Amino acid sequence: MFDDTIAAISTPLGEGGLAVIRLSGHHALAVADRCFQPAGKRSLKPSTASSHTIHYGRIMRAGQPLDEVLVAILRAPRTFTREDMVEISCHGGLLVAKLVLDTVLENGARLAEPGEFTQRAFLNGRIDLAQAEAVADLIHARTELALAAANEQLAGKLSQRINLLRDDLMDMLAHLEVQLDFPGEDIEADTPTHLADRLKHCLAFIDELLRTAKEGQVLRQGIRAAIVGRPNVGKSSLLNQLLGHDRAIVSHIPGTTRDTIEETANIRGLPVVFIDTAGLREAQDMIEQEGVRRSHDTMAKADLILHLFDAAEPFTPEDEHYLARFAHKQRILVRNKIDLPARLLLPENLTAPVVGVCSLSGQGLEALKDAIKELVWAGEINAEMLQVMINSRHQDALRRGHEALQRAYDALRADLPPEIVAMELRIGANAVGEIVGKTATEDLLDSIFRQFCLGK
Ligand SMILES: Nc1nc2c(ncn2[C@@H]2O[C@H](COP(=O)(O)OP(=O)(O)OP(=O)(O)O)[C@@H](O)[C@H]2O)c(=O)[nH]1
Ligand SMILES: [Mg+2]
Repeated sequence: MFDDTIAAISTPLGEGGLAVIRLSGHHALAVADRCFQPAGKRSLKPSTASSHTIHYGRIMRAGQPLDEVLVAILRAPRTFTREDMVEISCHGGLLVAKLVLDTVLENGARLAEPGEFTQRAFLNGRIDLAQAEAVADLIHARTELALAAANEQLAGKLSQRINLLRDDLMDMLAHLEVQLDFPGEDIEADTPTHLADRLKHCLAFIDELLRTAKEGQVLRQGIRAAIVGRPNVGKSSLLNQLLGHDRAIVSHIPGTTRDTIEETANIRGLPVVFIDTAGLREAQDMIEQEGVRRSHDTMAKADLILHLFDAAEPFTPEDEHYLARFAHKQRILVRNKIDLPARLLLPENLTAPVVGVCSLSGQGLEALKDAIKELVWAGEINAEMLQVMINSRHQDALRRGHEALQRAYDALRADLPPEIVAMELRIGANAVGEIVGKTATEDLLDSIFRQFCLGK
C-alpha cells in the first residue's frame, strides 16, 4: 500500500541496556541488507533470511563497524504493520541508537512520524481504529486494571460490539432503501413497528456502552483526591503513607506545606492522584496566602476530598466551617492521630464515611483505601466492564449516534416519510462507524495517530 520504508527508534530516548530501531515497508529487508553484516555462523543477510528469525552481526557505516546487534526479520503479512519489518536491537546509548537510525535512513528508509507504525497497521487492515487507540492506552496504562482494559480493547472486544451495532443499523437502512427504491414491489421490508423495536434495541445498547464511559475515564486518567484540613492535622504525613515514601515535608510547625504536591498511587487497582495542600487558615504571610488560594483551587477541581481532622484535638469552629463547605463534594472524613488520646467529637448527622487512621504507623490505612475505592467505584470491577472501556472520542461518537437514532425513532413514530428515517439512520451508522475507523475522516485519523509517541 505504501512505497516508502519507515524507520524510528522504538525504545525511549535515554541510556539503557538496549535500544530497538524498527523498520517497516517494501524495502525494509533491502535497507537492512545494505547496513547489516552478518557475523554469526548461521547468521544470514536479511533478504535471504526466513521470517521470524534473529541474526547476529554488525551495523556498518562507511565501511566501519558501528555496533554489534541482533536483527529480527519479520516478513509480511505476519507483522504488526502487515509489511516487511526489521527490528535492530543495538546497544542502548543515546548516540549509538541515533547513529544506527541515521545509517538506515542513509540507506533508503525515511524517518517515521509519531504513531506511523500503528497507522500503517490500521491502514493495512491489521487492526481497526479502536484497537489502534488501545495500543496507546496499553503504553500509557498506569495500573493493572487499565492494562487489562487496553488488552481487551486491543483484542477487539469493543470493536466486535460496535461492528454488531453498525451491521444492525446498515441492515435496517438496506430494508428501508428497498422500500424507497422499489415501492409496491413484493420485497420484504421491516414494518414500522418492527423497525421501531429494532431502533429501540440499538438505543438501549448505546446507553449501556455510554454508562461505562465514566469508569473508562477513571481507569485512564485516574481520579483526583485532595487532602485538606486545618494546619498540622497530618495531611502531608497521610500523603506520604498513601504513597509509601516520603514525598512531602512533615513538621510539627503549622503551615509547613505551602505549595500543592501531587502524585499518583495505585489504590485497589485504580489510579488515584493524591494532592497534598496547604493547611486551611488565615494565612500568616503572602506565600502562605497563595498556598491557601491553591488549596481552594485544588479542592474545586478534585473528584474526591479527604477531609482530615486531628483526633486528639477538640472540634473547632473552623472544622465546622469547612465541613459545611465541602458538603456538596464526594468526601471522606479522616480522623488522624488515633494513636493519641481521643478528644475529637464529630457532629453525628454527617452522611460522609468516617475513617480513623494513624499516619505515623499506617494504622487504618487499608480501611481508608477501601473507602476511597467504594466511593469512586461502587461494586465489583468485572471482566465484562473491562471489555468495553470507552474513551472520550468513542463517547462523543456514540452520543451523536444516539441522537440521530433517537430522531429516526421519533420520525418513525410521527409517520414522517421514510427518507427522513433513512437519513437519520445513515448519520447514526456513520457516527458509530467512526469508532472503529470505518467512516473516519483524514483529519480524525491524523489527530489520533499524532498523539502517539515516536517509533510506535
Ligand atoms: N501522633 C501522631 N502524630 C502525627 C500523626 N500524623 C502526623 N503527625 C504529626 O503531626 C505533625 C504535623 O504533620 P504534617 O503531616 O506536617 O501536617 P500537615 O497537615 O501537613 O500540616 P501543614 O502542612 O502545616 O498544614 C507532625 O509533627 C507529624 O509527625 C499521627 O497519626 N499521630
Ligand atoms: Mg503539610
